[in-house]
Order: sequence, then structure tokens, then C-alpha cells
Amino acid sequence: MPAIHRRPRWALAESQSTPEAAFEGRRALLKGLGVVAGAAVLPPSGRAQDGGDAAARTAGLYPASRNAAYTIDRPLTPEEVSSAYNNFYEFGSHKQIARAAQALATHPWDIAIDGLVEKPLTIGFEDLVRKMPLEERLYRHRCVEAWSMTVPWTGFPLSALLAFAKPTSAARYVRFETFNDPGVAGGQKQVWYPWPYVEGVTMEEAANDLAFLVTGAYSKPLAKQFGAPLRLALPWKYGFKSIKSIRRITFTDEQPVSFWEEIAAGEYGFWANVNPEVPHPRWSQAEERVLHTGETVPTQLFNGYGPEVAALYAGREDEALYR
Ligand SMILES: Nc1nc2c(c(=O)[nH]1)N[C@H]1C(S)=C(S)[C@@H](COP(=O)(O)O)O[C@H]1N2
Ligand SMILES: [Mo]
Repeated sequence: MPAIHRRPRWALAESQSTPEAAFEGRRALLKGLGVVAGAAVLPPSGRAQDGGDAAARTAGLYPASRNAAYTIDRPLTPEEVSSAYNNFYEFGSHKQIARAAQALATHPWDIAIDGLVEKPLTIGFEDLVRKMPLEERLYRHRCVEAWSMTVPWTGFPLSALLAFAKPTSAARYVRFETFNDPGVAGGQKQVWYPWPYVEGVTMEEAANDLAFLVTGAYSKPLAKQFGAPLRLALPWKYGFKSIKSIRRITFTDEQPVSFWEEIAAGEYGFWANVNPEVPHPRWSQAEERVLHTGETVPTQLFNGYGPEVAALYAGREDEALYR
């Protein structure tokens, strides 16, 4: 498969680049966007033709009230940092994709809900978000590349989507799929990647309180580089499970094969639960570099969310739960 010789490029370990280099990269990007430190990060998209993007059309839903059950022991990552250092391979296999991602048109944005459900349907994002109970949660995020951040997401529990979608009792997994539009997302012209990006969880994981569908961040509609208009946040798993810009949600009895698993099953598996004691084949997972501060801190089992999720994995000890 042609991906083999590209491998060092797509999965360059974060630990191979210095915090200084990353910081310089962000600074250069922010300068390019005409953003000054401390100011709002990205200007509203200049492309809001055709009745505007989802963000402008749903701005009135924000801010949502914060759910105090989901707070954290770490400072929030400044918005100008987290929104200028992203993994979104559809727009390039590097972190400075924020500007390119502004080309994504998020209105209209239809989401298909299909597979093992009472009644398959397609719903516009803006209709869906208005039916869902929005709240803000502060979540940690731990990328498999050993960096981390802390973000105030706004969204709704995945369990609320389950109640809306009405899967049948035959459903065992939820499969998520991102848009596929190489004309807009230049990374999707790189045919050695198995587009579209796919992720999946078990029904039990989907029903867990922590599983969250994100529609906003920093008390505003979601910026495009974060995966507008709808992305997942699974804070106890490596970041690649938190799929962006979801177009299709399918209930199935077959374990989905995710994007990264398809590329390198030995490195990125279905479960991908955070565990400092199970190294990635090419680097340690014991510690993580905190975005912005550059501080190195110990990584925690399940990214610190063990009390909420450890029971999901009882009896599955034989499986590759931690990659
Ligand atoms: N569709 C899609 N979703 C994606 C990715 C991607 O490349 N494409 N990258 C993943 C990875 S590796 C991480 S760490 C997070 C990054 O989210 P952020 O850019 O909001 O920090 O998005 C995840 N979701
Ligand atoms: Mo990641």
C-alpha cells in the first residue's frame, strides 16, 4: 500500500518537534491570519454566502450553561492556541490547517442517521442542534502523539442522539463518517489515505455520560478547524477517536474499521483508551506535553476519567484496549 513510505510524515511523533518549534508555528499562523495575541481568534468566515454558515445561523444558542459535573484540575488552553494547532488531515497532514479549513461550507449540512434504526433519516445540522439539550463541559483532550489540551466544549450527550435516532436492539456499534469533498479539502486528494475519515464506538460507550457531541467551543459555535459543525469528544480515548465534521451516523452490528486502524492497525486500534503504561510502538505514552505551557505532565489511565468509564471494559482484558 502506497501509504507505507509516507508513514513518517502522517504520524510524525509530536515528541520529535520541540515546543519552541510548535510555538513558532502557531505564531506564524496567527500573524498570517492577522490575529493579535489575546484577541478573538479567527474572523468570521468571509465565505458566508448562500445564507451563511452553520456558525452564524446558530450563534444565538451560545453560550450554553456549564454543567458543573465536568470541570477539571487544569487551566483551559487559550483559544488562540488550541484553534491554531489542529489535527484535521482533510486539510493537510500538519497542524497549521486552520486557514485552509475555512473553505468548508457548513450550511446546508445534512446528517444521515441510518443502519439499524427504527427509521433511517436525514436531518439538517441546524434542525438537529435545536432539538438537543446544549450544555458546556470542560474536557481534557489527549492526542496519541503525546500532547494534550483542555477545552470548554459546548454540545449534547451522545446518549441524547441515541434517544433521537432510536437504534434497534440489534445495534452493537455506532459508526461515524466525516464529509468527503476533495475539491474543498485538499488533503482528500491524497489518495493513499482511506477517505472518508471513519470512527466508531460500542453502544455501551456511546451511552456513557462522557461521550459528547460537540457543536461549540469557547462559548461560541464550533470553529471550522475544530470540526464544525458537529464533532465527537471522547475524552478518555486518544484524540483520533474524536471524529470531526460528521456527516453520517450509522448503527451497525459490525465493529467499524476506523481511518487510522485501516492505515496501521498495529499502531491504532478500535479501543484506543488512554493508558500511560502501554507505549505506542514508536514512542512512550507515559507523559504528555501540555499545549501552550509546554509543561510535561504524567499521563493518566483513561486520561483521568477511569471512575466514569473503567467498568465499560470489565471482561475485555484480552483485547487491545489501549492503542
Ligand atoms: N475528520 C477528522 N477528525 C479528526 C482528525 C482528522 O484528521 N480528521 N484528527 C483527530 C485527531 S488525531 C485529534 S488529536 C483531534 C484534534 O482535534 P483538535 O484539532 O480540535 O485539537 O481530532 C481528531 N478528529
Ligand atoms: Mo490526535
